[in-house]
Amino acid sequence: MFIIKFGGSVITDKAKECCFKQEVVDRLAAELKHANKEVILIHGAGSFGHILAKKYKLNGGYKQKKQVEGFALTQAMVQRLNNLVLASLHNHDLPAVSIPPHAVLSLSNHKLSRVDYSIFQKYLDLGFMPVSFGDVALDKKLGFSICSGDLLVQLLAVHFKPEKVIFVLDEDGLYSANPKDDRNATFIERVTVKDLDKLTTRLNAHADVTKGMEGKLYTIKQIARVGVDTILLNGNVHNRLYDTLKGKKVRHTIVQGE
Ligand code: IP8
Repeated sequence: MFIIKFGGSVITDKAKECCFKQEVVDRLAAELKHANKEVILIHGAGSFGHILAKKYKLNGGYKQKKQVEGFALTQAMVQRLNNLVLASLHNHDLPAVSIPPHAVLSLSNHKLSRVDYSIFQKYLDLGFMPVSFGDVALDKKLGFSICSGDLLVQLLAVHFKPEKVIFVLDEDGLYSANPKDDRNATFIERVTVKDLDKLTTRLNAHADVTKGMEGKLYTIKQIARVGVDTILLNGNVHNRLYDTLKGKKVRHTIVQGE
């Protein structure tokens, strides 16, 4: 089984509120269908979640009444994005079912407090493709906070130990520095957790409420520690996802499980 995350910057235009990249998602759905693998799919919130979450400071937890409106709005918007992703998967004959994080887990100071993994397993056993996403969720300590798609990937990967975890990004993989603002950034094909510790990445101009690449590197290290490889690839390039799922060698980064 593969755990795949479609990054929010691949499936939405992160600079424009609620801008869904239909063509990209349709192509990725076709690649998933063609590859014919057992998959749990997670997607980011992109501009359907991050703009509102930042505006209402949702990740800091409940501080004032106005945030309740923001929480409700954000939940509705990420669910709207989830519906768009599901519709594309269904159009490609993939049996996708939605598992909204706010309904199956709760957090405590941003960390997992409770999650029902059996829901994912039962859907997999019946031949469905479980689809979950970056969401807002209840938090025992903070009232509420944000459950990023990366946190979900980490939890599910540690629990299910998939064949591989794949992050579908808007870049080819990992670089020695942020390629968006450093011309000397060099591409990394294969890397160990030890090497990752030496990597310095800086947040870019559209820094997410969930910490962007910095948070992702933390997630990947936790996955590597349970012996699972993580692949980072470019979802904007045709067939990178398909070829990777089929075990073909394409340009991507592999972070080796320990
Ligand atoms: O896009 C963030 O999830 P991510 C979720 O996977 C919200 O980091 C609501 C901003």
